[in-house]
Amino acid sequence: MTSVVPARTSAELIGAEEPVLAHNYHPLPVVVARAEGTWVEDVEGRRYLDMLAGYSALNFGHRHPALVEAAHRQLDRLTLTSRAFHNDRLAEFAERLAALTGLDMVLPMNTGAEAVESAVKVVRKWAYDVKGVPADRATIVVAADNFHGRTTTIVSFSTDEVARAGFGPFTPGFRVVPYNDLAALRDAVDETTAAVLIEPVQGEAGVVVPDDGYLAGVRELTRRAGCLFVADEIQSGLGRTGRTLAVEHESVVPDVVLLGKALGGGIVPVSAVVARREVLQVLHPGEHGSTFGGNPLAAAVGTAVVELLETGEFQRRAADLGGVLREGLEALTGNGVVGFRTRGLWAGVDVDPAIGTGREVSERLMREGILVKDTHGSTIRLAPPLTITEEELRGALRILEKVLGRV
Ligand code: IF1
Repeated sequence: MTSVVPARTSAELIGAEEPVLAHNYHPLPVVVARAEGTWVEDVEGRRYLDMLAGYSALNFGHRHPALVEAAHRQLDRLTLTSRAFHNDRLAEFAERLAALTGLDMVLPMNTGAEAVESAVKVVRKWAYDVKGVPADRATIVVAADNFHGRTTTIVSFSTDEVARAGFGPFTPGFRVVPYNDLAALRDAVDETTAAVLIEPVQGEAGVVVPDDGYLAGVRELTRRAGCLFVADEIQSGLGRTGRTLAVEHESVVPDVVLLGKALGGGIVPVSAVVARREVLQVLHPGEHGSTFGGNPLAAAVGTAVVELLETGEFQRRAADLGGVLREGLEALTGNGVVGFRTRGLWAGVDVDPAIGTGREVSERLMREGILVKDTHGSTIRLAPPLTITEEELRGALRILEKVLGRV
């Protein structure tokens, strides 16, 4: 990468944001100007290893050549039609995505929250049209400490007061049970239940991996109860955990899988509801839609993403390097790390609170050339691009050791 001559310095750019940008984020004080692969460069030309990867939207790294090429080719041909007309890229995208996930039908949307909202609508309609739940009585069971997005309906069933407070009135029809608790789930499901909606690994909660058997238990329980199992794989899916989908760790096939983030290759927002035919066929023309969902640029990039995953290379890398990550964190346990959870190339690391908050540790790592993001309290999450080399990962672990060693 050639380095950038800053028109304005980081400090000037951060200051300029303050009066005009809604203050709904508190970013680390780094102003990124360009990136390639696992590395980003700020306006002063300093380089950082990206250990967040856009919350897994950059699973293939920044500007993966195959994805950039697919986008460029499509930009030169056709970018948007709306769904009022067909476009020549959407069928292939849907076919290949369905095949990749082992499901039948695809509803293309744009953002993760839209995929979740769409699934809420689809499972409710399934409950009325197929299951026979009385009108407006359908319930959806969700887990405490979930993160599914920011819309009014989605924050209605959040248990995070910061995400909810001040945004009511809320959408009814949701029941919250503790995560990783099959008995509580069994008690909450009844004849009104349209679906159980969970993250196979809870991201925002701190990369919480459920006990072995939980996902298979959810599958079995929902099958017996005659309701749907919706897996929000927006963050956990598409290679991150060492499998195409995180539910594959328990050989589970949900009725509905939600994808987003990495599906757009870090280039465009692309999300999808992927489901069994019996479920998605409840939608008829006019009942749901999106101006941008399924646009040809999104479909072209999404198809290129599916093509990368069809090789299995990224899932393998995540599994193999996930072992290096886990061993590295084991070695740090007791030396600044008080606990951690990993699944593939994804970790939630609880730092000794005596060392600092997650935010403080993130700032120290930034000064050492590593970008991460904290979650609650003293937890940081690590989710590097799946293209990271073993050497880069070991380098990042050494820097983590150095930063955590400074009590
Ligand atoms: C923000 C977290 C990550 C998600 C799952 C749906 C969505 C997300 C499992 C919605 C989005 C984001 C959004 C981002 C922070 C972030 C996040 F910390 F909040 F939990 F990634 F770890 N389902 N996750 O994780 O997708 O509408 O954003 O495309 O600041 O809100 P979206």
